[in-house]
Amino acid sequence: MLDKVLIANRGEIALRILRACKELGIKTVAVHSKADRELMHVRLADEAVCIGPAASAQSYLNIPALISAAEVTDSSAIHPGYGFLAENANFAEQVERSGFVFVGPRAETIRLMGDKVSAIEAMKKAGVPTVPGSDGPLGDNGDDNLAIAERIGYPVIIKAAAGGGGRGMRVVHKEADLLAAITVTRTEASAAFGDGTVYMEKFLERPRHVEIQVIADGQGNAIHLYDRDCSLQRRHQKVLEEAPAPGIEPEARAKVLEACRQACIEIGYRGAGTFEFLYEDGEFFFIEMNTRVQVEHPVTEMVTGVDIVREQLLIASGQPLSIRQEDVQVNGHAFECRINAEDPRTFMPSPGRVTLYHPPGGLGVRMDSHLYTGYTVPPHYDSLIGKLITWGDDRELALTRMRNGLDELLVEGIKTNTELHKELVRDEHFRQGGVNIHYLEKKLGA
Ligand code: MV4
Repeated sequence: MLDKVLIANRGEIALRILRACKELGIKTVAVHSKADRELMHVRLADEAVCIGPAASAQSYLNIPALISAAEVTDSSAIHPGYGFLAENANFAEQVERSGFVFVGPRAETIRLMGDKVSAIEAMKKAGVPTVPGSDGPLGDNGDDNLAIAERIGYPVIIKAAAGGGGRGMRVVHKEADLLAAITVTRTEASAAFGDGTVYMEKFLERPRHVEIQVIADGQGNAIHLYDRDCSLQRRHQKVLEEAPAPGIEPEARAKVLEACRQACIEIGYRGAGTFEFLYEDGEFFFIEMNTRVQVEHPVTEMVTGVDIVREQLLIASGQPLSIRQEDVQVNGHAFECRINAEDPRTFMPSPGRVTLYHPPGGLGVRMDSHLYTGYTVPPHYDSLIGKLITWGDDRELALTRMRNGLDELLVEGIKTNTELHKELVRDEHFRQGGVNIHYLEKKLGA
């Protein structure tokens, strides 16, 4: 077992990782910026190291500072959480070269998945269903590119290989616009990512975002933990997620779940991971793979009973997977509402002092949050201040518990998006289940 883990993150996920370490008897090191001395996990960790000023670039993204902190505390491993350096292959590489365990996949796997063209190629080869597309990067020959779009059929989407998560994409509805769109996407990608590689896919017009959680030990064993629906999003920021995804074709689901598991074995995947799919008309289409623990992992934990962060730590300590696929079942249903410190109308961040924090409770109610009364939300970071997760025997009960939990939740002194969630969990279409990725933005625009 790992002796001591350095938590290279902040906020609710740092606390989540700390709790998993404590359950396993692993010592913890919190690293924090100057603006984050008051974070709850800093108080609870065995040791704390200030790694730099408030700006993320000089603290949570400062690789030498993080590795130095691991050295001076004699840590055995670094858990990156999500965001920040979690999917930075160079960081993973430097962590391991410095003699620490990186809690995540091998650097080369992170690199493979970071390049969306190579990720799609690897997954297609492993039997995971992908979107009809260019099957590789686009070249500079206009006639060739027009022919690829003709074969796929309009509308098509041009995406940056180094993009992902909604960055560096452009939809093309007709032939006349194709070549200019390729040029612009390429130029933007070069500027933003230092890599002008672009590829083409059929543009799906009303898909759902359904993703599949996997865990693998890098020793030939892999399991899937079923699926989540994350279609409710605004500007590529997820707002409310659930597990399992409601109303999915049972045959298509069974096939894609097994394909993901097999793909993990084929590529020698290690750690927790997520296969992102678009789901439309009963079919799954792979778009990207995330090589980190995700914000929404708790909904999967609630329905499978598997502690994903615990499994990450066990795998990082070199242990083979102890859970067999046959032992993982979906039990009931779970929702997660992301609680943000933001203006409910403008969505602008709303940092400041929390004068009262009262989390909801009760059976099937889980609040993952670092908040406490008197805590000041700093202005320098993401506005996520907590996640309200509810579980029930069925979707109806989980949703009832969410309505009641949101009514109980009190966060005073700052603005939050709680009212938006209260509206969503009472929304007729959402209650039916299975709304697509455009639903929330359309509802907000209306
Ligand atoms: C797409 C798509 C439609 N067709 N690809 C946006 C984020 C990035 N992960 C991929 N994205 C999309 N790729 C094809 N071929 C629509 C989106 C998309 C989207 C996907 C998931 C969740 C929300 C979204 C919002 C707008 C567009």
